[in-house]
Amino acid sequence: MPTGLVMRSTGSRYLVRSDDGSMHECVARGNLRIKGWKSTNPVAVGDRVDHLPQLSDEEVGSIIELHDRTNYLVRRSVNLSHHKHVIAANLDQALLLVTVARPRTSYGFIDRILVTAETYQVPVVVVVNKVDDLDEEEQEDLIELVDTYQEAGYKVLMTAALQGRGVAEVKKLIAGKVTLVVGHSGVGKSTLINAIDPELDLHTLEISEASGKGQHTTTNAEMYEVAAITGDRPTFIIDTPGIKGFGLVDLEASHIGDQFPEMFRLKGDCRFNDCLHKDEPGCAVRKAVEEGAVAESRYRSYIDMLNGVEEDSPYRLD
Ligand SMILES: Nc1nc2c(ncn2[C@@H]2O[C@H](COP(=O)(O)OP(=O)(O)OP(=O)(O)O)[C@@H](O)[C@H]2O)c(=O)[nH]1
Ligand SMILES: [Mg+2]
Ligand SMILES: [Zn+2]
Repeated sequence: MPTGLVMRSTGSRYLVRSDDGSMHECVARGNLRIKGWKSTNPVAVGDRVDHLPQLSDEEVGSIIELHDRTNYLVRRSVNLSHHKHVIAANLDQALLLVTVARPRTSYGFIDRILVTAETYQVPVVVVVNKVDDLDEEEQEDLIELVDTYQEAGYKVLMTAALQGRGVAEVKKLIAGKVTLVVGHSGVGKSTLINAIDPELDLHTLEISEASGKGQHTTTNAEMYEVAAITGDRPTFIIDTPGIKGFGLVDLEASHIGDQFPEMFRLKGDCRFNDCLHKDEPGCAVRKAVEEGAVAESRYRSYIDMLNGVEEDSPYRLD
């Protein structure tokens, strides 16, 4: 049975690149469900699969078996709130593309993705795009954003994908790896990928149509081999549709704090070893927040997650 790599997922159809290089439109075999796993999509981009070939244009192939995943990124799906949606599997890293303005990415959204990625062992680099187009106040916001995530322990890059600025550094970062690109609609994910490899010529929002709000120009997750980067190992990049809200899955209260690297480092200094950093006496994390060593926005995100506050809840203060 041929094995292959899932390059595109459109809900019910998958594009599989067989290991001999041939491409196959496939459906997933009906009983291909992982036990105890309520997922809207049994197969995700980046999955390795056994598949039956597509023998003609009139027929489709089928995915018979899913190989074990090294890791994956998952969120709660918007409509079926108990179902998980696997964004992609078998990743070396994710680029979390954010923007200070047009559109603005909230700290809460960033933190929910970072916490999920920590939980599922996907390393994340934060990329702040559209840094060419900021007024003075937005420049201040940019500095605060970059500081917040560098201090939390993340690598942060700044790009202006449309102008090609910062793209060389991104290319260095992704060479020979499988990289997922995620973020809100309209932050410039497809534009960045085009800047990395213009041959890919992905569909992006026409400037004349750009109103600041995301318009969901990209509609399916798709993996591309980046021919513009050569090396010992091939380079793959995964473009995804913009995410509006990122629902957390499977997080136990006692584990949430461990997914904030800067809080996890301080945990040993808390008086109680099961400290939730809420109102326990002798809490090193709260002390660090008061002293400005841990960002207040990060702590607030943590408390929101602990309390199960939804990102778009009307009760949020910001
Ligand atoms: N000023 C400026 N505009 C940019 C930059 N990068 C992208 N854009 C513009 O932002 C708009 C949205 O870019 P896309 O690449 O389509 O955004 P996307 O993240 O792929 O959006 P979805 O596919 O909807 O998720 C387009 O009009 C781009 O030209 C940038 O660095 N600076
Ligand atoms: Mg896009
Ligand atoms: Zn504590």
